[in-house]
Amino acid sequence: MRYLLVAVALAAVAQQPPPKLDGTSDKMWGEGVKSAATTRGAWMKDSRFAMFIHWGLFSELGGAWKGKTYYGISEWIMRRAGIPVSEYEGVAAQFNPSQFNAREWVRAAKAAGMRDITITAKHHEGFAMFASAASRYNIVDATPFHRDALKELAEACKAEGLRFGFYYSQTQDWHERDAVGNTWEFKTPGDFPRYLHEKAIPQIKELTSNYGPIATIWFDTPGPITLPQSRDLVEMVHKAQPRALVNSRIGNGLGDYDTLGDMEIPRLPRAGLWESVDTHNDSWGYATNDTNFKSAREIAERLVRVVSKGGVYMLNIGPDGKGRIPDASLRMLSEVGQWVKQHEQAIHGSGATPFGPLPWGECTTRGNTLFLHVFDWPRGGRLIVPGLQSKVLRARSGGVNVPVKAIPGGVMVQLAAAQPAGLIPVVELELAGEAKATRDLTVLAAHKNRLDTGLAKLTSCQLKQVRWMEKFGEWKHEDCLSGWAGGGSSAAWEFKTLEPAAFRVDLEYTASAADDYSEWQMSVDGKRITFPVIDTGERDKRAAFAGALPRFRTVSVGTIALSASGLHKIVIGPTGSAGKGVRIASMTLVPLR
Ligand code: H79
Repeated sequence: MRYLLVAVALAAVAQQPPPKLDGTSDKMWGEGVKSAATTRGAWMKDSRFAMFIHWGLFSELGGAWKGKTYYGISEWIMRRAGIPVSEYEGVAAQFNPSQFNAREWVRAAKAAGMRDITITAKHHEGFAMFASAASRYNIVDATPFHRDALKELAEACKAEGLRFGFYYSQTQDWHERDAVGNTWEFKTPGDFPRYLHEKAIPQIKELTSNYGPIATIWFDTPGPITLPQSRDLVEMVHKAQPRALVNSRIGNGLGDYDTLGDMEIPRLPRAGLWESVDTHNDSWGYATNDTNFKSAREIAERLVRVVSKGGVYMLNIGPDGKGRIPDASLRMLSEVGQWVKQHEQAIHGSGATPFGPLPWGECTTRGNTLFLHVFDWPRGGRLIVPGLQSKVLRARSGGVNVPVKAIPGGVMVQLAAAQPAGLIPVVELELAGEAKATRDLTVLAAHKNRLDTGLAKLTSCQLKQVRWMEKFGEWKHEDCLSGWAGGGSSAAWEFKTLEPAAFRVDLEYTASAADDYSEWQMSVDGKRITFPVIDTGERDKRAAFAGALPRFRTVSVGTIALSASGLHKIVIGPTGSAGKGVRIASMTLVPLR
């Protein structure tokens, strides 16, 4: 597999078994912070929505080289097209972002309701987008632009009151023989410590010395960097900038907070300081061929999903080689921003949900107030908040008070029958004290109910995170039930209902040819349904580029009626020894109407 090329180069430096950079190894994104949460990161809680900017020579190429389009993440084009260093340097000679206006970028972030900007100071391509004495391969010395764009951006952030930080690729640098990653031109591994001492360390010193107070140095793909090397970089950043944070992708369990996998949004709440990083389309860098932009509503939903789990949502945009933010991104930022500004209290400085999964949306909190983000407006405006035990003093929707009453198992808010305007309606509940709620799984009759795999009780099977890419570098993540051991193995959900309900049960799964036509069973309160699981065309290797291609399919496995309110149990598993390789991403109860 092609990724082994990188891995081999990495291994030679670290003298360790080759780490796989295919999503199965910690070496790709770092293994998560092992150090205790720092007070340094306290401000992260006040700042839940941040802008990520990928900008570099790759922005000039926009995902194409010599007439060929490379679909997927555009900032990897040098590697994907195997461009020699000398030819890639030619891109610098043409790079002239004459439309770049730092104030406009910062205002676009601010208009979106974002509080921070993190920009690529040097991506894997090795080109410094700032003035650097450590390497002439930088925006001031090697381009006709001759301006330190990042200095302008730092100053604009300061003037507009936004925090500012740098992405720095510490391990991969495809311009340097001694760094990691460029295996198409430098066939033998170089002297990694020399690269660190001659380029990475001096440049990180420049970034932490010349741009005023910075919020973050955002590292990426630690690869073979050793613990002492990671530690030196962290200490260097903290010494120069005591308030600056380092993310977990410095590697080796270090850093001040966790960055989840690229484009990963967790399904369940998570403790500690962490962020999700996401992008507007399917690329980080500007790509002319990629117009698959998420809508403002989708972005707002993703923001709320992250904030309600306790994290920070950092959303990327990719300006082009002229320095222009794509129109689609500008429109999205302004639309999302109008919503964030109306609901500032529900986002910035807010806390995570006190509930288990809410079938209609998500919840964020501030003091004694709950913010209910209603993604799926209930029929007749009857919104049930399962598990809420606190007394509700007042419920408000769209600026007016609405009726609210306690019901067995929760609270019912009577909203207008029609969904109000706005990206996501937010209902506020003012409580008599701090929220008291159970995290019990409750299935509501009026909504789709996803039974999260992370909440299942497992017998002889496992919960495993599946990561894969459809286009190159565009990651997807699912926590899947897998590792079935045959007829005795099962996953079970216990849940409550508050009223009688009937559902279709949808199963989202992958199966290979070996699992084709395996027999499975689902029991609902002891009543058994059996069904065959069909091959989904699952592939563990693909020709186009490294990595597996899981093929998820959603099928209906039957209908169920839960006649009485109370406790119920759904159990799923294979009936015999066939189907051990099946992976289940979700079970969803869809109301029958
Ligand atoms: O900056 C963005 C990406 O360019 C960067 N992280 C975000 C924020 C990133 N660098 N590496 N990765 C993400 C992981 C990519 C790994 C892969 Fe591959 C690329 C897997 C398959 C293609 C490298 C090459 C590993 C195997 C082959």
